[in-house]
Amino acid sequence: MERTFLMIKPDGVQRNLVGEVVRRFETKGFTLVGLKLMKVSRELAEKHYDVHKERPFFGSLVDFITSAPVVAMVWEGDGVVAAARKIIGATNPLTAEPGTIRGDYGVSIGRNLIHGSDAIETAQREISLWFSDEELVSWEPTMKSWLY
Ligand code: FUP
Repeated sequence: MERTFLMIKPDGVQRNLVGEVVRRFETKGFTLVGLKLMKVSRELAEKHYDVHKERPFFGSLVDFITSAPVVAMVWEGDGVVAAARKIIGATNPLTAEPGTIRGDYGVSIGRNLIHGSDAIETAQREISLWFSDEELVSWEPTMKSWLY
């Protein structure tokens, strides 16, 4: 089953949006398979954002992600990678559609509340970077037939 990695960034945690974010993915019908609140090391943040290491915002992005706790999660479901990107909305909250998490709650690209993997291969890389196998729980919702 397809999985994606989500991270509620320090701004999302401090604005008390953890419950709201989890609610949106739960009520959609996806399955939570891993979740932890953590302070991120510089090493992990730099590895996570490795594709952006030459960009001018890389240093401030790593500073921000390591500044305060984040909530790391893994969600499972058919098409969850692309669906999560839609639920999250465009990178810049000012252009993100209303109804998306960034569109509803954000105003700044540097404080866009949440990260979501952009492709299935990226999700696999990010999940193994952030979680050990023992931290992920495979389970079958008994009411799954009500959703699909
Ligand atoms: P996304 O996949 O939507 O999270 O966006 P990107 O991978 O393009 O960017 C990763 C993070 O870098 C964004 F969440 C915020 C930050 N960023 C900036 O701060 N400034 C920019 O111009 C672009 C991205």
